[in-house]
Amino acid sequence: PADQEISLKYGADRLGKRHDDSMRKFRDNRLGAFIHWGLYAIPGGEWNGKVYNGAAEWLKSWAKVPADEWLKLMDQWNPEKFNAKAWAKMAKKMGVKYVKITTKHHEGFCLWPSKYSQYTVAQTPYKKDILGELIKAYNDEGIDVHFYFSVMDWSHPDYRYDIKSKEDEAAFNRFLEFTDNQLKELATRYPTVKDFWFDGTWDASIKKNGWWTAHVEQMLKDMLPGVTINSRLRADDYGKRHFDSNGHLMGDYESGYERRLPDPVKDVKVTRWDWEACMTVPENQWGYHKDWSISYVKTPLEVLERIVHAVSMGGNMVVNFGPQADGDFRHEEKELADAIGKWMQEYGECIYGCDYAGWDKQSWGYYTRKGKDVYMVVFNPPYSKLLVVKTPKGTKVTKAVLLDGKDIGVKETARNEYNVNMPAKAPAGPFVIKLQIEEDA
Ligand code: JFZ
Repeated sequence: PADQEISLKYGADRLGKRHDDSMRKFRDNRLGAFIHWGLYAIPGGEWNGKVYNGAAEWLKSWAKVPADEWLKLMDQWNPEKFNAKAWAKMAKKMGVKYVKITTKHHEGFCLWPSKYSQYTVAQTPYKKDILGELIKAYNDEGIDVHFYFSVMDWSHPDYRYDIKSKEDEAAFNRFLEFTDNQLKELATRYPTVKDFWFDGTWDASIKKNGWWTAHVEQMLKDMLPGVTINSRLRADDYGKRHFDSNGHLMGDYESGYERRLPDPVKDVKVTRWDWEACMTVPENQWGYHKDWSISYVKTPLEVLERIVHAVSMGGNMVVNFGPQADGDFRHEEKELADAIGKWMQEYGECIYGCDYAGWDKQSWGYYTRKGKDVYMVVFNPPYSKLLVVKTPKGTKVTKAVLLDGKDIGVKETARNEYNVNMPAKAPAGPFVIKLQIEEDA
């Protein structure tokens, strides 16, 4: 109850989901791509002849490379094959409705010509504004662009992991002002950006400055009406992150599901708020790593199942790509994008604009729902060729059809229980059945 809550200056600004058009668009998009592109693509996980198995975008840290040495990679930044229009076509073909781009990762290198830093694309042989080219190309294809932004910046002398002295405090205050300037610059230069996804906000220095995280959210919302912000930015008065000290979500959507997903039976509480998960294709590589044999690489069907799993619980899924230093994508990523795109072309109706259905999960797969349509996304067809459906009280299934309209037959077996037939000719991969339902008023 509200009277037992502690009062917070920098806690949640709102209770419950946002229902405005921008948030609805964010939610309806459902499928996105992540792009991790920076200087780390050049060494691709290898430093001085040694290949590091950790995440390639963290190589500077694994190999203990000093910032000035790392930033010399800028002299080699010249992605000759980079073609923003081709990237946008690839995303379109994959069926993603939005792309999240690393404007600046932990290393500090900016994909836009920031006037507040010397470590940007403008100071490389390539010179051109990569971010500007991308946002234009994606928008021209009708794809929303979201900005990933790491607050932690290994290139900046004023960054602090913690505040332990007056000097730290002064330096970190300068750093926060620098960060504000960069964010205002991004919002001003690229006003069609739809979302900021903050990262690198876990250090004590930031947790001690919860006021600043609340201020940044407000500043961006004032500058860009409708903009959405992830929960990872925020820390409250007590340094509590994502959810404030009263348990209320801060920011517009929860962003903690990273390379993992909520349990479809035990964790249905996530359906109470908006959330977005993101995933890597290898075990844990976001930036380009030259050797994908060092860890397990998910198959397109495994990626697809995670997309459906997220949507079935009212979440979005963002699939990561780590482009090469030359501006092209590795063949595995091209093949993955193609495979997902083919499936979305045929079955995307059960993804876009869909939400949690509220029905008990069955072992054959996942439900999603759009208005009065309930979709069964079948990943594990049973030998019985009968798909068990259990409906909530007051809900009847009247018909089961394939997306081409073909009636496949459904039989009531008990109160609120049905058997839906497998299609006579079983599809070779995951497929979708649409249920027509009647609900008591
Ligand atoms: C961060 C980055 O360090 C990483 O390089 C990548 O950009 C990823 C998308 O974000 O890594 C994290 C951040 C948060 C969690 C896990 C990895 N988390 O909350 O579990």
